[in-house]
Amino acid sequence: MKTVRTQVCIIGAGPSGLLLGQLLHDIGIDTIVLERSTRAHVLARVRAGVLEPGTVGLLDQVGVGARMHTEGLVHDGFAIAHDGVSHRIDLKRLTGGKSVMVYGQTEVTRDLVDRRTATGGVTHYEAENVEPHGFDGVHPFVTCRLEGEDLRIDCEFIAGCDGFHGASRRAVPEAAIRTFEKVYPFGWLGILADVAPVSHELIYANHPRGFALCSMRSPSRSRYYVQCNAGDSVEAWSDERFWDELRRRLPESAADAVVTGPSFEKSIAPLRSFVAEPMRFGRLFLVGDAAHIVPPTGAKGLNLAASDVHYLFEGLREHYRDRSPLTLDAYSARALDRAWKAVRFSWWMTMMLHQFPDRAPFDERIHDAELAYTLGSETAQAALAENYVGLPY
Ligand code: RFL
Ligand code: PHB
Repeated sequence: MKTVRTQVCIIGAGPSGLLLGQLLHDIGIDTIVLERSTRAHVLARVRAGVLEPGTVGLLDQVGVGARMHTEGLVHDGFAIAHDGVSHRIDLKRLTGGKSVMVYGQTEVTRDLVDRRTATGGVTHYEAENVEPHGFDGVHPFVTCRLEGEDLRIDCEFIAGCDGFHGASRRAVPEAAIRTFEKVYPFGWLGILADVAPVSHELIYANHPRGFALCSMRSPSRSRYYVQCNAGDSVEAWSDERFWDELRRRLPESAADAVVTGPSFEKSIAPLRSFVAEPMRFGRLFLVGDAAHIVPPTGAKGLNLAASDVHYLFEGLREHYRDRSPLTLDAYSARALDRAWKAVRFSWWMTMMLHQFPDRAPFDERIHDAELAYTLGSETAQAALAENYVGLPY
């Protein structure tokens, strides 16, 4: 078996693996990234759209901010639509000057892939059977199959950045890990279409027919979602049915302004909350979706991946530069503290804005009161805004 060496072996070339790889590369720490899919597949995935200022700062730090600052859209607020009325949440005013950046995860990934290539970082795509080993001891290693050959990577640390379905979390003995999960009884059907967005800010709509979200990727590309049944198939949703359903769930003035057109991407995402504890097992660290999943309602998944990366990077930097284990030892606790707060916020947004089948009459009234309180109280909106732009690292 061919054997190579690196300092940190990173499993997964999603945003967390690529961002961690670049931060480490920039301070002279050697990494190898192993990715199961093809580069084309990684670059084609359509997912998140909203970046917190903290995520923007990290992307700036690794030198990939230029295109984001040119093409990304700075949003100072968004709307919650309820009972035919749109209520603006003024992020900037409520948070003392903070905004979010609307810039697609697809673009973030492309910028990070290009940067890694330009700076000579090693990424192996189509790596099969990736498996971390020996992370309980001081000589961890990762094995995989690459271009028909077995490869062993000896390293000092393993970063499991391989998403919810990855190999890293599965490699941990069951007795060492505790998981928490909540599955919501619906999904989000999302489309992309090259039509002008209905509004220059996002609209989160609560409606008796179900939740809807109007988002965007650019002034000429819209990203729309509607709550759908958990078992729905994409084939059951023609473009016409999608546009009709979206318009029905928006206030009249917005519905009238929706520009329709052919969709070029359509997919259904299930909604779940999931947390694995702890996020460190000896020399293996879980990062991003490998450790936790949130429903997309709060726009937190990618941003949580970025804050995990920040904590792990600080720990590894201190380990290598100062020979101090303290920050690395604090990784799991720091990352979980922030993750649980985002899990709570995403759960709360999801509960407040969606229709639940078979909700008890009492719970219906609580749902109505939650919305009425949030939309009527400056204090409640300040808490919403604080969480939406992202809690401090
Ligand atoms: P990823 O992006 O899943 O990347 C993991 C990578 O690991 C690879 N992999 C493996 N590689 C080697 N060996 C294996 N055995 C492997 N198994 C998997 C995968 O191919 C992949 O390349 O995880 P990462 O990097 O932690 O990033 C997490 C984010 O992608 C995710 O949290 C967000 O997309 C969530 N999300 C949103 N987050 C936000 O912050 N703001 C949003 O507005 C937002 N909107 C969304 C979202 C997610 C959505 N979906 C589809 C789940 C909207 C949607 C619809
Ligand atoms: C998106 O643009 O894809 C998006 C925006 C906000 C969310 C979720 C997804 O809360």
